[in-house]
Parts: sequence; C-alpha cells; structure tokens
Amino acid sequence: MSGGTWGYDAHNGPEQWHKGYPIANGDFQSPIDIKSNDAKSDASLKSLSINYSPAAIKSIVNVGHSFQVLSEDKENISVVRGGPLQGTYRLNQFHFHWGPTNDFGSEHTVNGKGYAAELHLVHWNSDKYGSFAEALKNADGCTVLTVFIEVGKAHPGLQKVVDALGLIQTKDKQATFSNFDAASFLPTSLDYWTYFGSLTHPPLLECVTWVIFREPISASADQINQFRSLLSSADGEKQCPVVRNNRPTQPLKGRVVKASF
Ligand code: B30
Ligand code: ZN
Repeated sequence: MSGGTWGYDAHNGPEQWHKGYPIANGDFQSPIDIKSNDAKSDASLKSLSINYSPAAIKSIVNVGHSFQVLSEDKENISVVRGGPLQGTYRLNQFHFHWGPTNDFGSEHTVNGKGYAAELHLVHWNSDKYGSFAEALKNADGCTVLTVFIEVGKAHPGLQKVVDALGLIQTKDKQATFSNFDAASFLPTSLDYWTYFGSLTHPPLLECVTWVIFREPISASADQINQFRSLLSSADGEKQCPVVRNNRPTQPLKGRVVKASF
C-alpha cells in the first residue's frame, strides 16, 4: 500500500490504507459524521474572510484518483482568514469527491446523511510555512473549506470545470484553466462547523482545520455524472473510470465539533 498504490477499490481502498499509512487509525482522522445536536455553538468564532482572485487559477490536472484545479500559490492572492484560523491561509487547489451514484458521494455526512458530492478548497498556512508540502507536516498547516453539493439546478461555475474534463481524461494530463472565480462555489450563508482532522486520503496527515459550510450548493445530476467520466488510467492503458473517491466517516474519538451559528 506504500508508494502510490492506494486507491478506492477493495484491494487498495480505505480499509487497506492503514497498512502503508498507520495514521489511518489515528485520533484525528477525517472525514467524520457531524452530529448537529452535539456541535458546540461558539459565539467567539469569528466570521470567515475569503478573498479569491480569478487570476490566481492556472490549470486543471488529472491526478488519477481525482482531478484538481490548481491555484497560483507563490503569493497571497487567494486567501482565507478569520473564523477558527490564526493568520493567513493561501489557496493551493480545489477538487471534488463523489460516489458510484449521486445518492451518496460526499465524505463528511450530517446526522448520517450524505450529499451527492463534496468540494474541497485546500489552503495552507503561508504565514508560518514556506510551501504546501511543508505545511502538511504541521497541525496548523492547512485548512480545507468544504461545500456539500446536492442535486438540483445546474451550477454555472461548475459547468466550466466539467467542460474542461474532456481535456484531461487520462492520468497526469494537464490543461490551462484560467480566470475562474472559486468564490462562485460558496453558499449564500457562510455559517460553518469546524473541527481538527486529517487529509482524507494518503498520506492522511493530521494537519487540517476543517471548515464545513452548513448550506449546500446545487449542481445538476448531469454535471455530477460527468465526474465519473474521468479516467484513472493513463493514455494507452485499459480505460478505468474514477467511479468513486470518497473515504467513509472515521471515529470522532472525543473531538468536539464547533458551530459558528
Ligand atoms: S483532502 O482535501 O483532505 N481530500 C492532499 C490534499 C488534500 C486532501 C487530501 C490530500 C494532498 O496534498 N496529498 C498529497 C499530495 N497529493 C497531491 C494532492 O494534492 O492530492 C499527491 C497524491 O495524491 O498523489 Cu492526491
Ligand atoms: Zn478532498
């Protein structure tokens, strides 16, 4: 399971990850089920300040288990501050998680209920660390802004992303993707839950302040269906679609989820 062989199938999936990545059984793993009645409303939690520049978005890449939209992260041009965070966190990339059907593709759940898909806007602490890779090694290294996606009206911003998937069908393909407003993915209300956890796939490092928006956004069934047209195979290999890339929820182990509302 070490060295790039992990995936989401029975033989290399979430139940096997602990063999190569023992932290899979750690005390601060993600995702979790958010039990809304157990979340502790915290009036001292500040509101989030999110400043994204469309000019920071550069490219879209097929990473095999998923695809990512990459942001220029050499300067603080797209950042989040406030909320549970100390200092400035810089956007590195965003990506999605989905499942075999639109009934359940999210990673986090709320009171046991999953959503069709889940968006992760991944940021790192650029006040304290010199790079994303360095930030991953530290508890205060990263924050992931998380937006649930339910089936409904088509999402205009997501359509631009879906249209680009044709350019990166196979693993390691990359295409220019620019002038995109990631803020178009934010829900109307910025009410959120927050807790400390991990990356949701190997290396599963416990470096993430999770910020999970309560209000979902909508995308059409067609738009989410198109995620499953992405291939995890490289050019010339037997075609293998990414049917799912969501880790099941992990034990809370005494952690307390805070609510901003
Ligand atoms: S997530 O937001 O918790 N799903 C990484 C970043 C965010 C999450 C999970 C993992 C991460 O940086 N992993 C190590 C580097 N990755 C590249 C990547 O950005 O995501 C290498 C890789 O796997 O092969 Cu995927
Ligand atoms: Zn993710």
